[in-house]
Amino acid sequence: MPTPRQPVAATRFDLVVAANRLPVDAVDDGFGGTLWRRSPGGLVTALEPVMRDRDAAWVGWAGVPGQAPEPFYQNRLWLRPVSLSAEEIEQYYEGFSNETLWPIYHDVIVQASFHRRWWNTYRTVNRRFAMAIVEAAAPGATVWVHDYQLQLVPALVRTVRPDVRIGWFDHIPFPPVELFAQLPWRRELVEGLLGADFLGFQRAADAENFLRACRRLLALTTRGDTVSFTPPGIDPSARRTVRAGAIPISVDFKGLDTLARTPQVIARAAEIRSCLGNPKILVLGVDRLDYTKGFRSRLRAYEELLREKVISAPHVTLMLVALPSREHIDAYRQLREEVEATIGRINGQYSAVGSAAVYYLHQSYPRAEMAAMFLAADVMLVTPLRDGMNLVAKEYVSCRHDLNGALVLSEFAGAWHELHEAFTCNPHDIEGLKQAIMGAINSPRDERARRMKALRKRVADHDVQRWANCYLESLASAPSKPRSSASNRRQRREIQRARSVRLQALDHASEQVSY
Ligand code: GDG
Repeated sequence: MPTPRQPVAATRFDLVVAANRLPVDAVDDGFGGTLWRRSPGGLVTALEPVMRDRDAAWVGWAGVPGQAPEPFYQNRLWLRPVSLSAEEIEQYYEGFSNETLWPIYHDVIVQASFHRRWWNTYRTVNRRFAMAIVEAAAPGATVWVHDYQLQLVPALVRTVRPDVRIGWFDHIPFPPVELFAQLPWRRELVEGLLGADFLGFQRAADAENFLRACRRLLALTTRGDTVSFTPPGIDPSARRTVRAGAIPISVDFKGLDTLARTPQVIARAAEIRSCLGNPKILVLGVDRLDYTKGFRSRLRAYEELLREKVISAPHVTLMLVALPSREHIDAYRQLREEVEATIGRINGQYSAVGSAAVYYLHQSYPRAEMAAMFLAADVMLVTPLRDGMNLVAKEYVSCRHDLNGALVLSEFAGAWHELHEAFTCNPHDIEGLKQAIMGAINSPRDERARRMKALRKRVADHDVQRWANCYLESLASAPSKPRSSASNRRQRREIQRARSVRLQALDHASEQVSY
């Protein structure tokens, strides 16, 4: 019977999720040891319900450099840490993922850097993730790989384990081929993804961009939402078909709605407004401090509205929550300096004693505090220049059970394709952005309620559980080379038998580990 200390090779699962990060953060236990606390990210909320009822493992980096800790259980989930050295973090994560891929995949808002040693490290780390998955996956398992950091993993896993079903989900945009083609390693990246059976994207346009890249860069044939492909050096009869489709991610609507209805959150929302001097209109922004999120345009539009005396503090107040992000990267350091200098200038000119024009918060908050901020804000600004989805827009809507709140949403956020009743803006068009902000500020209460009701219905109907279920259904039914049904049946029986034994072991082990 497996225990938490057994080597991972002895333990196999029928659902394996792989993401750059494990869904836990290491915290000091006060006695020189480590405790694992669930991280607040949306992905774990999305996957928990589908993983809880299955025999599931999660492969990812534990967030600290050096030798990875031993695999361990948490809440019936087998967590398999992958080691990353300090140099690998610099080259695979900060370098290739965030200074090469991230800018290319976000319209080259800042210039991308290309370094062969970053690419080599990206390959090495992707191989390490692939091996960890291969070891954890039971015969015929489902493997779900996440995001741009792990694009080579599908093909690497497929080579060793043709028996498993592999999906990949892209949380960020997939760029137009004209931008993607800049990557010296574009072919390898596409071939890496083509190891999957199903590739999920936030928008239909992202899936189309991927299929176009297959046609233009690899001369492959696409039909509808599928592409046919023979892996290099493999018998042509092993031709596979890969499907690419849009499955837009969402949020835990019920959880947020319930949280925002608690007396504590309602009271805290009132308290926030009171601390800010009870402004007539509270405008809010909540983002990672990232150049894709449109801080510069937002502040420019806001400063112009103040200068032109269309708005004035303290009647209208802006609260800007900027979650610290990727602070080792130059472009992020520069952005922070610029944002802070701009806010300083705005406050110097337009604040009064006891009331700031802009309240700037560069820190992370607990979920309940975020819900209170959402509930306190009359207008929510979500103005990215490019964003795969933007969960903040959906979180705001989920918290506004009072139907009183207006969402200003960039047409360059994936969420815009679903949230049609928001006040639309093009963040590159400062005049247009000012009009959208004023449209939201001046909107009559009944119009706000009508829009918010429709937005809430959309998010409630397409919540994160539905996203995860839809993804897994699409993966299960994706076309690929059919396996013999007899071998499938044999594998399923084997998995079922092993599963009941392991579930008992899991319960036992979870009780032993305290977090
Ligand atoms: C990538 C894609 C896609 C923010 N401040 C605090 C805090 N947050 C939380 C928000 C939200 C999350 O962080 C940010 O999610 P986003 O979707 O806005 O953005 P990315 O981090 O860029 O995520 C994006 C997403 O993946 C999912 O597929 O939507 O397009 O870029 O949940 O609430 N959370 C806490 N304190 C904060 O101060 N606890």
